[in-house]
Amino acid sequence: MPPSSLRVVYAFAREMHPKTTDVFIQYGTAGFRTKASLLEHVVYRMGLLAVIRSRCKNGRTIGMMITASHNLEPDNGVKLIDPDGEMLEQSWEAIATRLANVSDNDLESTTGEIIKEVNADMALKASVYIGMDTRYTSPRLAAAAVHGVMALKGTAKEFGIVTTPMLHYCVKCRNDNTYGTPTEEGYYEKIVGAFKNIRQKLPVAGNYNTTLYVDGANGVGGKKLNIIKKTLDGELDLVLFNLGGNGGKLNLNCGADFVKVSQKQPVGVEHVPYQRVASLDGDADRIVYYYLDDESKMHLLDGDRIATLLASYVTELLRASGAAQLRLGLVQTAYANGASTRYITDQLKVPVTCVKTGVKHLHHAALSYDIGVYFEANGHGTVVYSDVTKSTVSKIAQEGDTEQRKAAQLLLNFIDATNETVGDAISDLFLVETVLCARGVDVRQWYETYADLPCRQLKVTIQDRNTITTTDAERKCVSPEGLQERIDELCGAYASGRSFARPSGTEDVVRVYAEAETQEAADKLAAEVAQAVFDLAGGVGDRPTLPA
Ligand code: G16
Repeated sequence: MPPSSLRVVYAFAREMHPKTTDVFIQYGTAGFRTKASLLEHVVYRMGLLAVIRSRCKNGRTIGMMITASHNLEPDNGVKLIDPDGEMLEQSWEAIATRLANVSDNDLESTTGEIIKEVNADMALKASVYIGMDTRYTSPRLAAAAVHGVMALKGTAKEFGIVTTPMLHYCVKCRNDNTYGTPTEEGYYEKIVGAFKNIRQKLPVAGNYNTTLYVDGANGVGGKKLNIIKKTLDGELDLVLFNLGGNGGKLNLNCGADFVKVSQKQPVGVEHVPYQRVASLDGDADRIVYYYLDDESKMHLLDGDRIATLLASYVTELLRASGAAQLRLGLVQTAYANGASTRYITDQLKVPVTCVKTGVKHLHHAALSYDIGVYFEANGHGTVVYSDVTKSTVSKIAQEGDTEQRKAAQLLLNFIDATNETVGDAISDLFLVETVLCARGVDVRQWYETYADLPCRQLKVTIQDRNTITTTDAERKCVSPEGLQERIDELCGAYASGRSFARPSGTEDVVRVYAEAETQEAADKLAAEVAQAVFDLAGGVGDRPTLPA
């Protein structure tokens, strides 16, 4: 592509997607995320970048997802998906940030500079898959993405409204047809088909109950489960609520983030004691479970619980198939409940790695194991299996003795039901239901595997969240001066007290986490650390308080 054809980059920007704000925007934990009204020029420019990235990857397909996932309705966002369905390579985040922030006048020259720097062959074909969530601002932003792709003569394929993990899956399949068919139907065939295969091998037993309530967060996940539900033939009876419509707002008082952070049940359903309920987030890349007891107390089964459940089941299947030499490991973040880490190490005897928040960090670390189970406590996670694992298990499924073959065939179905590209609420739901059914347990028995330490999360607004910098997988603050000493001092006053503060990469807040031996102590510790952040890091507005 001759440099003169970059003129159209500027023309599209000026005529259709001008930069109308000077607010600096940064590629964060999961792409760019802010008020939807500030994003159109950013999304257009990411369309340009996706084409450049595709050409750098020899014309392989890149994904662009328009979503702000767990954030409330007025926000939106965009993130790029790399050819294997994983998050954008981290070294490109700075390039994305640079392109998003230049003036319209400098856009053409900056685009040219980036093309040179990354050595993109602009004569190659380029392909970009675009998906969006259900926000009313998403179609407009998706159109801006398409214009970005067109401006650099790439080919855009629009998927309309899909879950974020579906788009990751389709990108992977487009670049590697052994993984599946790159369509929404292809996704159902593989993931749901594998679950149904498992159900044929594992009839419902014991205390397992096929009825599952699902809170759709008024987003895309509930809508897709409504399609899947009709094909389940009674293997799972989904009772869906918060499906959008009837005035229900996306992620507002419902969904995985609300349930996990507030430790409250979502709106939208009459609850039956001990009924198993799953809550998805707005774009269905996270899931948590919970139930209420007969005193209406909520018991949460978050990402840590899901990780331990899946890891212990896969370990069981590996042993039964005679493939225990394959190394299974678990990856968590600082938010993982201390009790879960102890359970994994002491009871499951599985190695654990702790990394920074963000699926991109967890995914990367999980790849170092033969089987890597990674989950953030907020319910974002999946399992990844190495090629060696897949070939070893496939061989046993053919050549092992009867019991080994049975276990290996189940494990192969379990692998197929997993969306290995990224955390996926729908795939995770089927994996969890598989294990509960295989063990014949109800939600209370699952909960009783170990006892969580009571915990609390709070948000603090400060002038500039980048004032807070961290180290040691975000478990320690480096700046501002004196903050970590204060946190250490506060934690020291509580039995099993642990707390940390870190800047969010998706909201303009600092997140504070605390755990201790009683809920009262965890609440107090969180409030005290939040106060210290407010005082030492330039708090603005109201002082932090505990949720009512
Ligand atoms: C995104 C990321 C997650 C992260 C979450 C919160 O989730 O994909 O890895 O845990 O944001 O990040 P932070 O604490 O930096 O705001 P989602 O579901 O919103 O895409």
